[in-house]
Order: sequence, then structure tokens, then C-alpha cells
Amino acid sequence: MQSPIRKRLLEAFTAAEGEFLSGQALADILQCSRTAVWKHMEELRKEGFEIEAIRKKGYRINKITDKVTENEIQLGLHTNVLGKVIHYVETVDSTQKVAHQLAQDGFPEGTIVIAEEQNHGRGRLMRQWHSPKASGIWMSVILRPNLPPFKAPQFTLITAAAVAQAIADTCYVKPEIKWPNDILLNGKKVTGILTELQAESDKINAIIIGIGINVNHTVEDFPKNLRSTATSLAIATGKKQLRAQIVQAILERLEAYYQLYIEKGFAPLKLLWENFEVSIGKKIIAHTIAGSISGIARGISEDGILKLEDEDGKIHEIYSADIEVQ
Ligand code: BT5
Repeated sequence: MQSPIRKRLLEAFTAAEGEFLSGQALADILQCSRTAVWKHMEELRKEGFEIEAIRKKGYRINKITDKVTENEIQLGLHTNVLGKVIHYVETVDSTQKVAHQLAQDGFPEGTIVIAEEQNHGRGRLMRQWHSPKASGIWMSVILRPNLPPFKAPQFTLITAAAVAQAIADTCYVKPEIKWPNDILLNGKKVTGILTELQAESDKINAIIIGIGINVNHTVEDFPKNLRSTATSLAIATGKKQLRAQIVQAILERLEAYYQLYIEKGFAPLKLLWENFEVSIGKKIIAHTIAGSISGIARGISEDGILKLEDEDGKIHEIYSADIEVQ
């Protein structure tokens, strides 16, 4: 984990919004010597940050590399809770697994786990999630809402709306959400969301939200069986994207949407989600564990449950399924 002094240093540069900070000002903020400040700046330089150091003006951090370390994410992150504790690992089996452990160990709300690579990234129903090195965002977020467990599925939709908006803001494309947990670009999956729970019968202890985004993959980076259904932000936009910047945008959006949800309930979030949704009003097949039902998607309830009208006009409430839009 990052040292508290490093954290304060990056917070100071975030607050400076690209302006120079003098060695003395930094020494005062961090309560250390100017030599110690210089040492910290050198360490950041070694990690790949571009540091400008000008006599009488001080330091400025100009550029970030395309890594998703604590430092990269923290520099320029404007949140109060989400991402205040960042657990970065190069390689991991699944960030979900690590986040579950941290949640059990009492790590606070807003803690994130992020990895360059996952060996056993997972989707729903223990499906595999392809998570190769350095090309995607493989992240889990711990939230601790004071709510009953049946509200948890709403968090998939809140997260989908936040991630879709963050992608739109950083990559200038309009993603589409397919209920409940897919985000698509040009009809192909760019993001999957996995919401898991630690709860007692009437109370959530922690929600672990897994977010997987294909960022800089080329078509060849996907295994053959995914090439016709998966895409990346780089493929869709024609250029490489900075992962840390997207992570920051997601954390900022998710924090704002989460706060809105706690204050006003699901209704405003439903509207934000519907901005990006593509299957409502269309003929769909819902593949559930109990079998498949086809009909027209009539929308979602105030609790985030999909309403599907079959040929006889009967409305089915779908809690979890894979949706095929026809
Ligand atoms: C999901 O499941 O879409 C949820 C994916 C969540 C992944 C994140 S990464 C960070 C965190 N740590 C984890 O271990 N997981 C979370 P589902 O709707 O079940 O979709 C899984 C299906 O998507 C697979 O069966 C494949 O068909 C397909 N798939 C696998 N990897 C993919 C990828 N990288 N891009 C697009 N589709 C993929």
C-alpha cells in the first residue's frame, strides 16, 4: 500500500490542477524537508511520470503513463470516498476474490482493487472473464450501503449507467447498455459488470462490484471464440486510451450516482440508466437458469427488474438472465 506522505503529495498536485508547486510549499504540506520532497519526485519519475522541475517555480507533473497503479489513479482523482484506498496488484486470480477478502477484513467503503492482469477473471455463474495484461481495466469496488440485500441488483444498473457515462465522457462514443450487466459498442461487448454480496438476512455488509473493460485490445488480442462478440475502446474509437483516466471518470461518476441513489432512491438512476439502454421495446429472448422466454422487453421496474411481455400478453418479471435482442 502507498505511504501516507505519497498520498498527500499526489493530493496536493491534484488540487494544484496542473500548476507548479514549489519545493517549499510541498515541504510545508508534507511536513518534511525539501530534500525529502525531491526524493519523492525522483521516485515518481522512475515510475514513469513526466516531472517538470524549474528553478524558483518548483515542480509540475505533466503526464501520466498508461498504468493503473495507485499513483496514476490518485493523481487527478476528484472523489471523497471511492478510490481513497487503492489496492493495486500486477497479477491476480480475480480482483473480486481479493476485494471479498478485504471487505471481510474490514476495509472501508470505497476501497478498490485493481490489477494489470487476472488469471481467473470471472463473470456471472462462474463464467470466465478474459483479462489479459495491461490492456484492460479489471477492478472491484467495495461499497457498504445501509440497505437490505434485495436492493443489491440495482447496483449493477447504477454501475452500468456510471460506466457508460464515464466511457462517453472520456472516449467520445455512446455506449449501449443491455440489461442487466453488458455495455456494448457497435453491438459488441466492451464491459461486463458483476455484483456480489456479503450480507446477513436483512442487512448488506458489503457489495463487491466487479468492472471489466476492454480498453486497448486489438482484435487479435481476443481469443477466437470472443472475436465476433467482444470489442475494446481502442477498436471502437480507433485510438489507444489512457486507462487511469477512465478509472478516474468511473469512480467520480459512480460516487455521484451512489450519493444520488442514497438521497433520492432508484427513480433518478433509472432515468440515467435508460439513456443508454437498447433492449426496451424490442423483441428479446431472456435465457434464465430456469429456461428461455421470448417476448417484448417492456422496461424495468422501480427495483431494476426486467419486465417481459410474452405472446399472450403475460408479463414476466426477470431477475437475472442473458438477453438476446432480436
Ligand atoms: C460479466 O459476466 O460480464 C461480468 C464480468 C466482470 C469482470 C470483472 S473484471 C474485474 C472483476 N474481477 C473478476 O474476476 N470479475 C470482475 P457475464 O455476463 O457472465 O459474461 C461472461 C461472458 O462474457 C463469458 O462467458 C464470455 O462469453 C464473455 N467474455 C469473457 N471475457 C470477455 C471480455 N473480455 N470481453 C467481452 N466478453 C467477454
